[in-house]
Amino acid sequence: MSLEAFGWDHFFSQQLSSDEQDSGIPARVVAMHRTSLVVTEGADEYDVALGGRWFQDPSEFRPTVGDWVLLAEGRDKVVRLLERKSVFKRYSAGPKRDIQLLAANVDTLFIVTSCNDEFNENRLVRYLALAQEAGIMAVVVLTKRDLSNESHRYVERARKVSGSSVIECVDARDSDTLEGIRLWTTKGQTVALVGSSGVGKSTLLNTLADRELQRTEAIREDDSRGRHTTTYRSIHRIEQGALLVDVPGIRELAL
Ligand SMILES: Nc1nc2c(ncn2[C@@H]2O[C@H](COP(=O)(O)OP(=O)(O)OP(=O)(O)O)[C@@H](O)[C@H]2O)c(=O)[nH]1
Ligand SMILES: [Mg+2]
Repeated sequence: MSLEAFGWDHFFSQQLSSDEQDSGIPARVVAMHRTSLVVTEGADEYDVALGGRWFQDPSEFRPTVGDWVLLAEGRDKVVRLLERKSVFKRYSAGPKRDIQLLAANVDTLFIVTSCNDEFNENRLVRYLALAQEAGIMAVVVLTKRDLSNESHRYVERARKVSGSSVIECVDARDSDTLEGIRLWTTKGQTVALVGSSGVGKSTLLNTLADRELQRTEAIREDDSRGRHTTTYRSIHRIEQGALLVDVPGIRELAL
């Protein structure tokens, strides 16, 4: 598999000097640990330590999931972070409003929400605003249509606050309902899945991939809340060719 299969294109290659083209090794960050990155050049994934200097700058200048980095020849060091096409970030709630980067170089954001009590116009509006601020195309994905007799009402409610964004209403477990979704998951496209815990982000990823890449877990029966099953961000390549970023459900989303 090539770098292109992981989203590498002219935007990134033109950033390399001729020296870097000769000796640098471009790789994409597919997951992160506290002080190291999990990267791929298109085939295997491997770990690269992030040296102390990366922690001296604000977190926005540190590689995050989806970033392209340039590694030293020995693949033991991150030489530099390549300029991003886009970055999806959130501001933490509370007075300090720290910025947390959720995914870089995202082409399309799937804002996942479900046809049950989890659905909330204000939350949807906040996600749409973050997508717009980041310049990322947003698609609203309403899951669990099979569990509601009134899924069209959720679509109407979503439509009222979503402007011209595309809205898809699906059963995330059923591949046949994902035709509209697949228009966005073509080769080399990076799609980030965001939304509350339990809405079906990992389920959607597994169905699109046609295999169980991520663990899923039933939501709590008493209040429909998810169990924060996915605990870290990771990128997965699906057969159709897209790179999907599974972003764990966020407890609070502030603007
Ligand atoms: N009936 C039905 N169940 C669904 C649908 N989508 C997801 N589920 C179920 O909802 C539960 C939660 O799904 P997950 O995919 O684990 O949710 P998640 O968004 O990844 O949650 P976190 O990892 O906690 O952020 C699982 O039991 C899924 O089988 C759907 O469209 N219809
Ligand atoms: Mg999950």
